[in-house]
Amino acid sequence: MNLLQEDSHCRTIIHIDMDCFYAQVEMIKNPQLVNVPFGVYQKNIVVTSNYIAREYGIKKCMLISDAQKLCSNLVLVKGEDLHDYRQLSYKVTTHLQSYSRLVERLGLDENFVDVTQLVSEKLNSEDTVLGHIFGDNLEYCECGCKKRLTIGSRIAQDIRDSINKEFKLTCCAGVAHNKLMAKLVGATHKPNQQTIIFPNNAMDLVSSLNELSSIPGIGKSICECLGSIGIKSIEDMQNSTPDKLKTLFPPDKAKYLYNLSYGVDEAPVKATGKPQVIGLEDACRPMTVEREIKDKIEQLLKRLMILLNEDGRVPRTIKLVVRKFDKSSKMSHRETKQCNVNQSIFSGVNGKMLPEASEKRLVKVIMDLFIRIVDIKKPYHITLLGLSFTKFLERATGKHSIAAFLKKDLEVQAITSIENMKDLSQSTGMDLSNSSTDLNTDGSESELEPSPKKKKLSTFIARRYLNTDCPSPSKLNVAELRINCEKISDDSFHCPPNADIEVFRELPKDMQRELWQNYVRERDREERLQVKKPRLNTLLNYFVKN
Ligand code: TTP
Ligand code: MG
Repeated sequence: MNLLQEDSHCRTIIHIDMDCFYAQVEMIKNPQLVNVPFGVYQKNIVVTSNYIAREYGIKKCMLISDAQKLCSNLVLVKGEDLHDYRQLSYKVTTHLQSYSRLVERLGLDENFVDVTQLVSEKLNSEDTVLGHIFGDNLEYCECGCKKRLTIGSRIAQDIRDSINKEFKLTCCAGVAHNKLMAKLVGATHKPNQQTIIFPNNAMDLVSSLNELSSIPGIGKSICECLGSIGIKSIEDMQNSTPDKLKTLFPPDKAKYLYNLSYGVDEAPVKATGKPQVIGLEDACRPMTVEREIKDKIEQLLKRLMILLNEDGRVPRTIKLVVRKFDKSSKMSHRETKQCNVNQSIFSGVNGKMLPEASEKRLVKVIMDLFIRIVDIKKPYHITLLGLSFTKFLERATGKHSIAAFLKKDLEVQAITSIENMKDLSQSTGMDLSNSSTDLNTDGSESELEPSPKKKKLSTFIARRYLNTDCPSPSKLNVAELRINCEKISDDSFHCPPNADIEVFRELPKDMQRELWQNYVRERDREERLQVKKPRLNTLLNYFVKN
């Protein structure tokens, strides 16, 4: 097998790793820390330290006692509340998304950015490398990767400058043709520096690592497995064969791991958006009465609202986690239940706070979930409660914008129109449309998506007026669209299929017409195209293009 032939150089990937991330955040919060050696600790561990402290030999994840032996005047800052780190982390990722749609988060302080597209747009720009160059093999490949990566190094510099300007944070960057190389090479010059590697030096970089576990993607358990067949070093792995690894791993994984040892990594940069869940949980001494539970839920909800407010989206679902302690078996057991929440609850959010009435409604929703998990007529011992929001909608900006109005209204309809217990939902703000979860006695959850019809229409409107991101496009084909098509008036336009007729009726006439005309044009175009090449059509695709 010729591995290097499989190693495509067409991509340009930048890996960004923030310098001593938690420490930098603490220094922003308290500038007096800038010139002293200090460490950020959790429990009895120094999880990171600033670079002044590192000069004393302090390493990440050292015991506090050991760190103090190395530096007696080490200042210690507690870093158990991740809130500020998380907040800045997402801001950085969002910032990076202005360079490429393909940004993949890795923990709180690392991101891969695939800038291949941006590089292709800058091929005529200046091409001298910025930053360090790894390796001394000067036999460059002919495919054009030298130029592309060089331009990548200039983009990396630009990214780092802009992060510094915007957030007062420094970081390191690695520039390479794959994720593995970008991550590894970025760590060769720290802090606040950047390094590029051309593919001809990839093997040297891998071989410079001390051990197998230094290859990202090869963790402790994989190392143990490999050790069982005598593979203990990177060299052993290179001298092995994918077939040998197949005795331990599925074929794809075997090949992937084997390739890593040669610096080959075809894994794509996967765009990661905002988190799918915003939640928190608190372990506590056993709670045995409803009042305690309610107090705890109110506390959690207040904290959760702060996180939600920072995120900026509106959730559609709330989930409760309960850990019950069974005194007789001395065992704990976690159970979760979730339900949709009426969007109107969040409409009057003022800063981080829910209006009092909305908070009461939401607490009632959560307590109802609790009662579905715990039989409160019998004694119980609750040792942990958790709350989380999921299934988000982007919040419409501009209070009085048409989009704000439409988007909110559309989504409320999307939720309420699928429920069959409207009265209850109105009184509690709770949508029981996923009441199927009630049936799950094992605490498992069933993920309910809203009707895709309504999502399409709101997405279109959001796109048109807000330029917000769209969820993934539907897979409906032309035939399906046709069948669902419904006439709504005597005008010459109709409600496009896959759009909610009720919502469509509420739209201004010009928007209705535009929606219909777009659909017809796309349908006709698709029909023409289909003669040549069958292809999935999506209403969304069309709207996005227009
Ligand atoms: P790292 O990027 O590994 O470390 P760092 O950013 O502090 O330092 P460097 O300049 O070497 O990149 O981890 C990011 C943050 O994650 C770090 O600031 C603290 C936290 N962290 C933990 O909570 N536990 C850990 O075991 C490690 C390694 C880091
Ligand atoms: Mg870091």
